[in-house]
Amino acid sequence: MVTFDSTLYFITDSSLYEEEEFLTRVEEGLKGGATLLQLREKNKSTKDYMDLANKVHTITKKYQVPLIIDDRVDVALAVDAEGVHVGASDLPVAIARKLMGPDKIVGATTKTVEAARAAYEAGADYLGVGAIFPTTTKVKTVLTSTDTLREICQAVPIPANAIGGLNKDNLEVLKGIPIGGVCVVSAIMKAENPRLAAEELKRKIQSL
Ligand code: TZP
Ligand code: MG
Repeated sequence: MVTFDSTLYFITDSSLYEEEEFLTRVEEGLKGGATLLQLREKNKSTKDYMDLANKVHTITKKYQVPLIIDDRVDVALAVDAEGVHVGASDLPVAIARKLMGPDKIVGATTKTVEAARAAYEAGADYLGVGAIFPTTTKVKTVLTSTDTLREICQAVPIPANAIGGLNKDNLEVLKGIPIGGVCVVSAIMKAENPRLAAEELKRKIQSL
């Protein structure tokens, strides 16, 4: 497996900006210290997803940050990304692992302890758990309590990251929970200054 650090996991939303502005914001987030980057596309054609993934991969390589592709093993393989992230309606973790091979990162979304254990046993390297707070990002999700998050963190030996509505002003709810890190979209993507936003988030996460 590629070694990775899930402390500050920056997930993108390209629907908010023109491509140039989007790519600049991705790079600024990395300059600010994002440790993992997920390209998350819901409406692009396969070709457009792949083309954008190649552009983003050029940037992530510069900062030696692993690139994770959301939902799509084919796109991840096509651009030789470092990993893929799957949810309940995507390819099952075991199949994603088989297709990606042992050397790539496979992440999974889980909302219960049972699902977390199953994902770990099927070969997941990390978990995303949430939504902890209501989110303004377009996603089909339900809220997950911090108690469940804590139980999941304690139930599996892989990093479990909190996700959903998290920002510099509410990270405190995660204090004392043995999370692998925090995933954010809006808190960096929509920030006035994505670099400073990432720096501040990272400092706060590290002090939890
Ligand atoms: N899964 C659960 S919440 C979420 C995803 C992809 C979106 C998180 O976005 P934000 O803007 O950080 O709330
Ligand atoms: Mg998905």
